[in-house]
Amino acid sequence: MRIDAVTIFPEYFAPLELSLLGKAKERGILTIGVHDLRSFTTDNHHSVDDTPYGGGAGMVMKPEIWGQALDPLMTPQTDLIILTPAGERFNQRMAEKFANSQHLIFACGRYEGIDARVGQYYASQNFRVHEVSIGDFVLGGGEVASLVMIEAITRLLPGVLGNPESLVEESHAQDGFLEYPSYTKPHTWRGIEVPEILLSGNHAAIAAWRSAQSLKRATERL
Ligand code: 97T
Repeated sequence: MRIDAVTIFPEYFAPLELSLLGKAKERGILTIGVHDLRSFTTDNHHSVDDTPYGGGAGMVMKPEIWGQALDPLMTPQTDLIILTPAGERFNQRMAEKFANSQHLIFACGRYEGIDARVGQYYASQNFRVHEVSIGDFVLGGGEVASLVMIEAITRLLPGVLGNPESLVEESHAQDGFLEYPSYTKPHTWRGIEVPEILLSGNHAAIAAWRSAQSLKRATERL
């Protein structure tokens, strides 16, 4: 898989060199390119944004700069992901779909977002364009949202995770989440004991207890 990120803050993507993803890059499973949007400006002030048509607070990122940055990256294999609070909510199902892509581009907007014509244009050219949000809260920009998505997606790639067993177990659990409580040694810690059933060696009873616990947690959260 190839991943490109376009941003005015390339330093945000430094963590991609660490641990798991650093190893995936060394193994040739993953190629990552981080691109400074400002390097595509042509004016003396290197401006990437301007005031919104129709008025209102804040600034909007200029479409020409985004076009200059994205044109050389786009291929028929590309899924262009535009981070925006107004996008479709990211979830595990989406992570699984994107994990099957050859090429992801993360367009990280700051301020009040990117001129709406950027997504509209690439969609009109028959590229796959996805407007995505990671949740109902406001971030300073799309960089951290991109990092969240990149971690969720790349850990699904064959050879990235050390232990593919945990992926199998995850996909068994409903919606891909392990929601039951977990325990390790010691048997008693600060007077609190591990549930006796987990020491029984009865694997069917343990599985039943865990799914009851998951269900209990899920209903408590709703
Ligand atoms: O709040 C944002 C600002 C810019 C780009 C993305 C976001 C966001 O994404 N998910 C939640 C918020």
